[in-house]
Amino acid sequence: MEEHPTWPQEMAEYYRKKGVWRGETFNDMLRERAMMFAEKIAVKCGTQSISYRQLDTKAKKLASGFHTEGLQKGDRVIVQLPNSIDFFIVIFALFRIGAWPIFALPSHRRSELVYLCQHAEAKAYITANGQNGFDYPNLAKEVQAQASSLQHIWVAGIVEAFPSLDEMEKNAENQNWPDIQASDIAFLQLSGGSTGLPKMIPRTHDDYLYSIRKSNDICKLREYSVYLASLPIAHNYPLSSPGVLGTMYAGGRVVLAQGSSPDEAFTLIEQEQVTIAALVPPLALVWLEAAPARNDDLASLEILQVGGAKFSAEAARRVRPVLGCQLQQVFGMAEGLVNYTRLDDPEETIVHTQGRPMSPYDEVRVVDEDGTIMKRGEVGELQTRGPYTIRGYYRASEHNHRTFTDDGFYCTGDIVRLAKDGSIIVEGRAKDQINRGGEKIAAEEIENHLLAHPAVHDAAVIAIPDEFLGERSCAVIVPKKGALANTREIKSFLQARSMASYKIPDRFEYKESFPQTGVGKTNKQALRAQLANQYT
Ligand code: OOB
Repeated sequence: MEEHPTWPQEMAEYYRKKGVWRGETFNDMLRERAMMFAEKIAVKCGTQSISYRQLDTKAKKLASGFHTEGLQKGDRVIVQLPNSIDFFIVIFALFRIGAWPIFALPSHRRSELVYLCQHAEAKAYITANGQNGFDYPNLAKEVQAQASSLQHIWVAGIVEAFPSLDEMEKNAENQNWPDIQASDIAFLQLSGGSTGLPKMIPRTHDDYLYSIRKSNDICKLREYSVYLASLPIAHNYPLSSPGVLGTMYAGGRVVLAQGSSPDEAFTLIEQEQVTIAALVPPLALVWLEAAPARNDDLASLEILQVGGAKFSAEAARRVRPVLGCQLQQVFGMAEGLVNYTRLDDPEETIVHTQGRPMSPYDEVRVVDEDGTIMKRGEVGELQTRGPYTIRGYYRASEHNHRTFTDDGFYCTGDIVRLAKDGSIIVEGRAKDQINRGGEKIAAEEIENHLLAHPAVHDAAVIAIPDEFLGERSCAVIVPKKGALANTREIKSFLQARSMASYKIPDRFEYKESFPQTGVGKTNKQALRAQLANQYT
């Protein structure tokens, strides 16, 4: 089985010749940073911190332990850790031996994790000790029972049931590390998804490090930069746009927060002299709301990034007057392409657009439903390819045929328009997904869960507009004849199937039948219109 399509050889050679791909790996990155920045703090988390040199040493020791336990190059390892120093030690240890982290989110639960383990045949699962209010070791036991490929479960911290990462550390002297090439896969990132469960995105050292270097140029990350990570760092946006990895690449300092409440974030900005922070739109609204009533000194904050979902122009305009920093809009995707407004763009561009591609090697085109390329300014679907956009998902050949064109463009499912200067304005979405304040929900995934309920004949999950989150999810259900469908009961049925809680529909509606398209499929557009009429 072809595990995943990759760039054609001539494109790979071209990117190398142009110096876009430099042959640099994450192992090179950490080794060099440990030499250059040595005792400088790389990551701070609460009262704990770790220097570049300590991180390099710890990661190597843990890598030795993994190696001794039989983890090998190319093995898949689910990593589900909160924002913590352990996250970095673990991923750099896995990079060292060439095993591939799969970046699960802390909010993922049994259904997502079992699927990831099974589909990727993961050999190990690394999780948290449950001190953050959720019992991760217990979740690990549930996953273990259903995932036969899992040979190891390791926990960051001490618990009875599983060995801890600390116990795994071994002397790393004279280790025979496997040979890791920059063209190798470094990890599997997860897609927001529009069909079924999340797809896995194979990112190479070459392509990801390129995206990090370009992001750093655009965001002007330097040794003195201090990045506040309030979003879960396993996600592509806080991980690499420029995120925590960009900050480390620049030799800056990462400050980890456990959440994004103004209480925690504003205090950290003042204490740690944070220079750049990244948010999704609903959290930016909370910050804008909270700041005027507080006395924190936010003067160190130079850039506030907002992305992951559309940020309204009205809110965007308030960022500088209220928070006193430059707004940067970020429109990206775990599949690759990231667009930024530039720090010196005119105010109107920063407020009204979602930025433009970060690389001159990014190719973007806007097409109509037949795939015909449209004129600049016309609205259509965004397609893209380039040096850090994947050519196909991992183990998803059927889906790849639908999502990638024959000439290698990724069909983003985003409906956009290009401004005169090439900036992208996101107008909507063609993919069957709900963007709940930056958290993506694949409608089909939730519909499949609902269809498993004995009283449900048919189900459609759609987005409904929401002032705060942008969108919320609504499950529309056609009950089986004579069956009694009860919202409370269906909700607890979904909860019992154990999935990330943001995926549980915010609203439930019941209908006798669905409007249909010409070929007899559920017409979600008509369904959305019906519901909108019902509530206005
Ligand atoms: C980021 O990545 P994903 O993979 O969770 O989601 C990608 C999708 C995009 O295709 C688009 O539908 C939506 O999220 N999106 C935006 C947006 N940023 C992302 N829609 C409107 N405006 C924006 N600014 O969300 C992501 C990855 C890297 C950097 C930033 C965001």
